[in-house]
Amino acid sequence: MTATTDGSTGAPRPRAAAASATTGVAPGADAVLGAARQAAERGVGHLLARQDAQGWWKGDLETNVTMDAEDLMLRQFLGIQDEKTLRAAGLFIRGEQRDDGTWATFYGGPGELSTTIEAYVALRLAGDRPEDAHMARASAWIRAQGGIAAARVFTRIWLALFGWWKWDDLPELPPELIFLPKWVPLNIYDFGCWARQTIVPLTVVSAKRPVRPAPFALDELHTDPRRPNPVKPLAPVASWDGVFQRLDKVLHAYHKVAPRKLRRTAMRSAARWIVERQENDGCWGGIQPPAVYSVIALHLLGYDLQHPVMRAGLESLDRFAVWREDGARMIEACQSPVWDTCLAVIALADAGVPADHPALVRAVDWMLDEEITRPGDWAVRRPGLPPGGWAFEFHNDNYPDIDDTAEVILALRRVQHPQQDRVDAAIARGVRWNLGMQSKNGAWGAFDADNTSAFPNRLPFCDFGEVIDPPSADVTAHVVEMLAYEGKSHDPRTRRGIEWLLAEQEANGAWFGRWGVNYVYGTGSVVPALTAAGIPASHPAIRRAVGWLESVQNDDGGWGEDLRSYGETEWVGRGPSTASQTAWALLALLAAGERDGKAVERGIAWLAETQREDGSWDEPYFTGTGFPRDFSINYHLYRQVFPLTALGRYVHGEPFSPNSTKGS
Ligand code: R04
Repeated sequence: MTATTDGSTGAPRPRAAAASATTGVAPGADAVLGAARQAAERGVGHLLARQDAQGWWKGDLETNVTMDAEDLMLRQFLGIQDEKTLRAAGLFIRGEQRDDGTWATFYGGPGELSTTIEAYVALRLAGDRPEDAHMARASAWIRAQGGIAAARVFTRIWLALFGWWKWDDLPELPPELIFLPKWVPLNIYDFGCWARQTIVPLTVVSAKRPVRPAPFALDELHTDPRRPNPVKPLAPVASWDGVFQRLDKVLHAYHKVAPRKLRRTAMRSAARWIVERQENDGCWGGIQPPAVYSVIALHLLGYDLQHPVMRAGLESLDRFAVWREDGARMIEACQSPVWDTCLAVIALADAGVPADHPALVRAVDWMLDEEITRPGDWAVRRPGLPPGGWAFEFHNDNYPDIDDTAEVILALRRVQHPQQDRVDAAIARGVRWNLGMQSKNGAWGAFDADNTSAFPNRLPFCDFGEVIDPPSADVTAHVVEMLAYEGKSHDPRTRRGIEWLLAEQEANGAWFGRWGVNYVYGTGSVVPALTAAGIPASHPAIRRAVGWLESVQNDDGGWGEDLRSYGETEWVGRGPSTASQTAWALLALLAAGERDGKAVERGIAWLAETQREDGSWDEPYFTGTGFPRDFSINYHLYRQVFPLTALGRYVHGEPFSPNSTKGS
C-alpha cells in the first residue's frame, strides 16, 4: 500500500491556510482533464476484470476480529473445532494486533476493550500462552481498562457460555418478549431488523444459561480475580437509565419464577420464528452475528448438529470465510454483491462504458434475478404493500433494503437491456416498494418504515451498536435521487423527502452519514440528490454544502474523515485523504456546478495521482459504517467504484443534467 502522509492515530493536523505546499505550477485544467480520462480508462479496465462470470461484483467486506473470535468460540462451544481453522484464524487475528497489544475496530483506530478481550480469548483457544509477549501485552492493557467486567454485553455473554462470567451478572432479556404484540413498546418489531435477528436467539440462549467447560481459566483478564463481578451502583430512579436498570432487576427476579409452560411456549415460538427466517442458503439475514446466535439457540433447543437446519446453518457460516494467500482466514460480517454490483454498474456507465456493453447487460440479468418478490419482516409495518425490492447480500429475502433498491434502480436505468419490458416492470415494483416504505416524517430508513422507538436503546442489554433503524439523510438522498431520475421530482412524496433533507442539514452545511463515514458521505449523497430533483446549484443549502466541503479539503487535494468524527467534533470532515471520500466530496461539488473550480481540479488530480499502475486505489482506512462509533466497515470495492464515478462525471458530465444525452 502507498504510504500515507499523515499519522493515523494522532490529533487532526492543522490545515495550512494557503494552497498546496508542493512546488511548481498547478497542473491546469487541460492537464487534469487528460489525467482524469486516463485514470478513468484504467479504472474501467480494472473493474471490468473483477466481474464474476455470473454478472456480479463483490469486494471483501472487512470489519474487525470479533467476527473471527466469535466464530472460534462458536466452534469451541459446539465441539466442532478443527486444527486447520484454528491455525488460519489465529494467523489472521495475530496479524491484526497492534504494537501496544490491542485490537481496534478500524484501521488506525484506538484499542477497543471488548474486541481485545475476544481476540485474546480466541488466540488462547488457538494455543497462544498467557506468558507469550503479545498475549501479556494484551492482558495488561485489558486489566488497565477495567477487565472483563467493563466489556460490552455480547462479550460477557460469550464468556458466560464457558463459565468465565456469571449469567446472573448479565442484563436479562426474556424469551417471552416474542409474545409482545406489535403495538406494545419493546416488541421485537420495534428493534432494527439486525438487532431483532440477534436478540430473538439471544433471549433463548440467556434463558437457557448454558455453561460448557472452559479449556483454561481467564484470571488474567480480571482487575481482581477474587471479585470478578463488581456490583455497579444504580442510576437515580428518576432517570431513564435508573428506570431500565430497575426493570432489569424485575426481569432477573422473573427469571427465577417464570412459569415453566409459558417459558416453554415462548422458546418454541422463538425457535419457529428463527427457523422461518432461515434463508435458502442456510444463513440468517446474510449477516454473520445473527447466524451464529441462531445456530447456538437452535442447538440449545435440541436441534442436533446433523439436523438439516443446523447443517445448512453451519455451512452458511463457512461461506463468510475469506482465505488469504498468506494462509490467514478472515470472517466477513456480511457480503455485499448486490450493493457492489449496482455501484459498479453506475461507475462504469459514468465512466463512459456503452450502455449495451455485455458486462453491463450481464450485471442487469443478475440483478433482475436478485429481485425479492415476497413479503418479509418489513410487511409488519406496511401490511398492504406489494413486494419488489433488493437486499444487499446474495441471500436475504426477508430483509430487502431501501438503499439497495434505490441504487439498483439507478443502475438498471443506465443499461440498455434486450428485454426492456422486464427491466421496466422490475423497476416499477421497486419504485412502488420504496415509496411504500417512506416513514411518517417523509424520509427513509434502511430496512423498515417508522422504526424510531426510543425504548430499545435504553435497555441495559443493548449497550452495543445501533438497535433501531430511523430514517437517515444518506438513504433518503438515494431514494430522492432515484425518484428524480424516474421523473417523480414533483411527486408530493418526493417533495416531503426533499423538505426533510433540507431541514436535516447541519449548521456547518454538511449532512450526517449514517451508513458511510461520515459528513463527507452524507453530503456526497444529499447534494447530487437535491440537484437531480431540481434544487438549483445557487440554492443556499447547496452553497453552504459547497462551502463546507471546500473548507475541509486536505492540502494534498483529497478529502478524508476519520471514524472518530462520530463522537469527537474535531474529527468532523478531517482525516487523511482516501479515494472513496475524495470521490464523495467530488460528486457533491460536481452536482453543485463546481466542475471548473479549483477544489474539483485538485480533487481530481489527487485521484489521478494516487491511482495504482493496475487501475485500482489503495484504501486501508475504513470509510463504511455499520453502526456509528461501534461497528465500522472497509468495503474493498469502495476505493474503485466511487473514484470511477467521480472521474467519469468530471469527464462526461452529470447523468441527470437535463442537457446530458444520457439518462433522458
Ligand atoms: C451501505 C448501505 C447499505 N445498507 C447497509 C448495509 C450494510 C451491510 O453490512 C452489514 C450490515 C449489518 N447489519 N447488521 C450488522 C451488520 C454488519 C454488516 C450487524 C453487525 C454486528 C452485529 C449485529 C449485526 F457488515 Br453484533 C444490518 C443500508
